[in-house]
Amino acid sequence: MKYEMVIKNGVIVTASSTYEADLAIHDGKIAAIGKQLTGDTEMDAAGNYVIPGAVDIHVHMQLELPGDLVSSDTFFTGTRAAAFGGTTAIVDFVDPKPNESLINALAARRKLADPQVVIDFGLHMTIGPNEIAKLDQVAAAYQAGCSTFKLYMAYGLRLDDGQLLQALEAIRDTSGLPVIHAENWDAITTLVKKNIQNGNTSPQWHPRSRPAILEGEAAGRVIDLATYLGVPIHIFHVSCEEVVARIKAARYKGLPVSGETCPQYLFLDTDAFDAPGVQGALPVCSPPLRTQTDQAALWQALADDDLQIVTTDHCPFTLAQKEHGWGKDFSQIPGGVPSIEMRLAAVYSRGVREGKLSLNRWVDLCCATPARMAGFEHKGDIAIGYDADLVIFDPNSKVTLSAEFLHENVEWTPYQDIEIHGWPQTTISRGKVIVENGKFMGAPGQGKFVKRKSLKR
Ligand code: DUC
Ligand code: ZN
Ligand code: ZN
Repeated sequence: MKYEMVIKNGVIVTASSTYEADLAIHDGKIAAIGKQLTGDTEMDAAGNYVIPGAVDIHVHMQLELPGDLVSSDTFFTGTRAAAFGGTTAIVDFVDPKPNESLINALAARRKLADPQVVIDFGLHMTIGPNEIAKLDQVAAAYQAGCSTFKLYMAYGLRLDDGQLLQALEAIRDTSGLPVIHAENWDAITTLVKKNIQNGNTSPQWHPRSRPAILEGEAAGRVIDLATYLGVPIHIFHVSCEEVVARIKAARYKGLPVSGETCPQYLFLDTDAFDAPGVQGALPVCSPPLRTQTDQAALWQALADDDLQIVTTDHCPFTLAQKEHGWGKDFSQIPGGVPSIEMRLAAVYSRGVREGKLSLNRWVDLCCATPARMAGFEHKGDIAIGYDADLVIFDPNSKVTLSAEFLHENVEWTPYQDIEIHGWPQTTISRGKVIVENGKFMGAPGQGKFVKRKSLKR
């Protein structure tokens, strides 16, 4: 049989195996894997890895924050940057308005995203305090494809422990997966207030007002609540040893708890807040950047399966947006950094190249487990019948990260001048080449909303 497209001579790498083979694509799916396959289009991947498209299950495009702040990547620019970096599926969020049903909120978010996305996407459903009265709608949200539910323990959307218990129970009863922002909000707001009152307003006081031990406390508390109810949970953006220890202890007992970390916590540390002027405000994100000791602990946790995935929490704000908040005090700086484009290659470069992770573990952390955890049934692996979401990855190319090189809709990057060894050469989404040798070939609206469901963990 002659297939539509064949990728020849590459080394196929999945979470569990590494082998040389040709790979055939037909009708947007992986149709065959073998030797001497032929296609209408043939691509030579000799010397390169062929991996499943990366999956980033934690991103914020066009995130609306109080004060008319909107994160600067649109669903178009953000998914295009993702594609440049080898990511072929994302999960963003639905944040329902106070009197809006979950289903209407989902429809509104899709109306914004559908015409713009370049790659496939899913949406987590946020359950904030206003949604406690809507918990009878959780099953409908699940049926509509939101198999994961975001619960905040911080910010205006935070739930108190009683509300957390109610939300976790409702999600358990529909077999959804709660994904948690764990920080101790009451303690943080008290520290923020005290520090500002004492005149300590510079960005260095951001991490000092959100200490690691309080992130650990919140993670431990939600793990205990989930354990009491018998519901699996996933802890978002783990920044420190304290949370790793909680997750590790829970998993040791066989509890269904997982955790992720993000490039900002793996590559940056609190020194970044010492940069002069507004530069020190740019890396403000929450949880904050931590110490080099935490960084080492996070890498070790990724290797040891004490953390299961790497996502980005991609949430860029422009220089002007950051500067505006910085002019007041650290607590007014919009939190978030851009990481969507560099994640896959950065984890390869620092993780695999430097001997911290195996090649298969890299694919597991960035592609396979995120897909399975988020409930993307046919993504994250290279197998017949799976979506032809693929990356031809050149392990020998070298890039220097800079705002000019990256395609995120923001004029700065926290990774300026960091060298990365290995970069995607070609990104394929459902059998269509969308990036090749640094050229974008996709189109807005080409990505599809994927209805997700909980898969066996
Ligand atoms: N922290 C979050 O919790 N969300 C968006 C960005 C950030 O820094
Ligand atoms: Zn968060
Ligand atoms: Zn987030």
